[in-house]
Amino acid sequence: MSTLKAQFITLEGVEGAGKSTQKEALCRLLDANGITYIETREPGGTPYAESIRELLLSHADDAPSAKTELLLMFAARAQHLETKILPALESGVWVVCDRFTDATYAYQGGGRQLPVDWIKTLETLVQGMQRPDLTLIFDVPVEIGLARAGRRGALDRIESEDIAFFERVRAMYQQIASQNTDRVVTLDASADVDTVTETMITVLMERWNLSCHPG
Ligand code: T5A
Repeated sequence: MSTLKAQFITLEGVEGAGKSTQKEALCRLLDANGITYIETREPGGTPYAESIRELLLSHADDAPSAKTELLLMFAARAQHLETKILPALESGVWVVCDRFTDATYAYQGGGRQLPVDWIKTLETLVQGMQRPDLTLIFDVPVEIGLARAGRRGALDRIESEDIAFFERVRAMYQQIASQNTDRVVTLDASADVDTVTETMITVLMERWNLSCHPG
């Protein structure tokens, strides 16, 4: 059993980078080490925030403006953070979250080209000083990620953006990684699933001094 304080872990990357796939392996590692955790995602994670997710990702004739999209991301995040993430961390439960505020920097800041200062202001308003303890960025060339995502089924509203949008998203993730080296670890997600998993597990075992490999 780990004696670390409850960790807030986020997984990030362009579409189809393999976050959900690798999240399962990460959770197996936590299970193998007797660590109590919850799995969650953004936008969403609570019933109210999942309703906002539906608004954000569905195709609609009157799609939200970029500014509306940004505000809805943070509205969902405020609800998620206050009612689920913080209570878990405060009770000693780790949180594994598929996307968080780095996605807003990448998609609304990079992809939509909204001012980064707006995002910083909203981040402070909604989160105060709260930040993830560890962020894993799964980095993959955009064409590979989109091909994987496309094989999975119909694309949602944001997944339907053009290549240039996702190139800006990826570039912003790379910038975030270079500016937050204590918090962010970038993994090459273009390799096969097992190779990415093995690299990730090695990084995590070293970081948290874990002894039990999930096998
Ligand atoms: N968003 C989100 C914002 O714009 N701003 C924000 O602030 C936030 C929080 C929803 C959307 O919202 C946007 C970003 C997104 O567009 P989401 O629910 O995380 O975000 O949706 P996606 O990113 O679309 O999630 P995906 O499921 O597409 O990507 P994953 O989880 O990275 O990929 P995964 O694991 O499901 O894998 C996709 C396919 O690839 C295969 C898998 O088997 C699967 O079929 N695969 C691999 N194939 C070969 N090699 C590998 N290494 C593979 N890894 C996975």
